[in-house]
Amino acid sequence: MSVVGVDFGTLNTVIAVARNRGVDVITNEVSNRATPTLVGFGPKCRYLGEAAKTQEISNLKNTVASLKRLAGRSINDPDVDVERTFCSAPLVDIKGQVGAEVTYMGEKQQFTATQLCSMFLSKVKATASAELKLPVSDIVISVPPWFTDVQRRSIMDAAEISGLKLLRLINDTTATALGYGIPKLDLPTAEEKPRRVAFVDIGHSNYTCSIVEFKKGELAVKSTAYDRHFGGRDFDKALVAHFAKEWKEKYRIDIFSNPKAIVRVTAAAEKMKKILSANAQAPISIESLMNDIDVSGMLKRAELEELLQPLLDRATVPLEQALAEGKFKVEDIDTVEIVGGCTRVPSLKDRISKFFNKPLSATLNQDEAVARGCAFSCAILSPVFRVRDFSVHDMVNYPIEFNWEQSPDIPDEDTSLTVFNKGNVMPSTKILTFYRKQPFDLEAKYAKPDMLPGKMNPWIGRFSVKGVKANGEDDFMICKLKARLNLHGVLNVEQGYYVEDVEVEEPLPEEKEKEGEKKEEKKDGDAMDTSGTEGAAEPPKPKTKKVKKQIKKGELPLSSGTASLDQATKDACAEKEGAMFMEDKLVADTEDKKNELESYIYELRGKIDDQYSDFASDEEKTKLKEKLEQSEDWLYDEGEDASKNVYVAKMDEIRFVAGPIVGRYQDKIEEERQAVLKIEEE
Ligand code: ATP
Ligand code: K
Ligand code: MG
Repeated sequence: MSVVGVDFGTLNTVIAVARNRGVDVITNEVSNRATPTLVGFGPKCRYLGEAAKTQEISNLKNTVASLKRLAGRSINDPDVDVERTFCSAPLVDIKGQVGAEVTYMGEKQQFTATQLCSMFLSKVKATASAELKLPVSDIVISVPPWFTDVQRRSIMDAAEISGLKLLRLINDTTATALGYGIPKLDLPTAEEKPRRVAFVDIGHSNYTCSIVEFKKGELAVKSTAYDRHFGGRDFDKALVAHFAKEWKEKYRIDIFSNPKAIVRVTAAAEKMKKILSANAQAPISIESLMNDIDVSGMLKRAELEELLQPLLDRATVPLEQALAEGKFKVEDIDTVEIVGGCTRVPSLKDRISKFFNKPLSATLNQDEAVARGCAFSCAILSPVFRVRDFSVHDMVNYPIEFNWEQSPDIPDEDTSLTVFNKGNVMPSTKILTFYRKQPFDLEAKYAKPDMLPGKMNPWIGRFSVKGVKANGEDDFMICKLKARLNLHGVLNVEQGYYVEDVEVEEPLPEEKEKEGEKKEEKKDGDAMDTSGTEGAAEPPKPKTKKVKKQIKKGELPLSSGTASLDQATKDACAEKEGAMFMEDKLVADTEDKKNELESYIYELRGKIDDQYSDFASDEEKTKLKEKLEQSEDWLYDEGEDASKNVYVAKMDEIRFVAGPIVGRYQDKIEEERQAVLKIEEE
């Protein structure tokens, strides 16, 4: 079984795997350690990852970018308007979720962001599986910490649709922190002061700072702040705007009127930006950008910084927020670790370093830290892998409240309660208690919609509690509901049951055990269940005491509605994804067979008058040459677009003619080899 971690980036996706020797980042089909996060559609198949990038310029309308930034959003979200400027395919509403409309297999088709993510994850799965030579299932995927319930569920659904078993959806910076902590052998012990590290991740679209405390075998995220519209792509955009203006005057062209030109200039600007990270100035030039005009320009690093001023002015805001939120001062931070491609920009590094008043540490691989952390997380959670245990305490980013209808029997009952607060430990379980005589519903939602990342519906889920009835002679049933903010950061009501108050004789617990219990409780959030063993003190004489206890009497069936797709929809999507995947594979296999046939023809043509010359009669040679010519003519004419089986059959036809000749040649070679072996033996 495989252990895979995926940094699902806006621009690039990095895949890491855990093996016996440790965690490695793997390469894709063209030997790159990062795969473009793109999905494209063609007349016969999809283009996923590298293939989508290769086709991008000629297939703009059918290439979808910003996959994870679209997941779980609705079309009228202002964040989708931002993504529209970075994604060349048209975005549409599909039953409440944003998606893309593309031409695929010659037809206009629509796919939701969840489906688009699942297409890309299928490719990730195939890449990992090809490298590991194993089927891939268990996986950990990273998301920005600011992802809400609906965004997380979209990625979870996407993983399931691609046949992956998602062991954890982990926050980017938490993954980085885990990858940092696990190999460190010098972390403080439980009694010592924790090591406090600020992780700063600036990627293509997003800027996050998390402050994390480390002790031997554990990490705790203390605060997380972000600017979700700050990243390399905003830098590129500033450069594009600059040259658009310059070239408008210089060449009288408006690149913004030409989508292809925008994409080409953006690619050139990104390249220029990277050069400027290491050099004082850089050139830009594009041949025949539009109207047959070649364009060129030059920029100094200082000029770039001027262009970036509005962004750079915001560069320390997430750092300030992260400190403030955790009630830390700059001096409280022991180390600052930077990751993400955009932290290579010198002016950004300077500002971060000045802010923390210390040199930046780069013990982590900037591009691979998140993926490596995800693979570590997967290894910890996977049953087949043994890793030193390392507990991860993440935190709740948005407060969550439950609402319910007032019970007709309890007139002054509250109808709302904030159950998870910002800063609480995550994952976490809380027990809610209700006194009821009838079945009832409750609803969970984000308590502060203003805090959410965009115009998002604060609704999380509706939960119906069944099987509730008056207890005995018209008494309330004491209903307990287990609400859990789980490993993925999504909320579920996992279990319902009812209890009865009883008085029991209990042996006095020993002091030590009591402490142990308390700790356990704290680890998993503060349970609200206040019942339990806290009875009044009894005289010390007897070894037992009378305590009021709540005894579980039975289960309460639950039904829930959340933002996750229902099982039937997921199954249908999975079936469709499987069919599209097989179709892609068939197209790729067919292309392989065609290439094989072509190179076989060239190979034989080259060898027939050379190596094979002594092993064929003139008649055989003529016959083979005729066959080769015939086949080649066919290949460039009606055989241009044949099916896989037809190419295989053609290959067999040629083999039938060439076979005896090649056979004789090989026999001769073998004879010679044996002769050499014999000499060596003697
Ligand atoms: P996100 O985390 O926002 O979802 P991502 O994980 O895909 O995106 P990264 O791979 O961390 O992003 O970073 C990509 C960004 O870093 C791109 O904008 C890229 O241009 C930029 N980048 C990479 N190398 C350099 C460099 N040498 N100088 C400046 N910028 C760079
Ligand atoms: K990345
Ligand atoms: Mg990233």
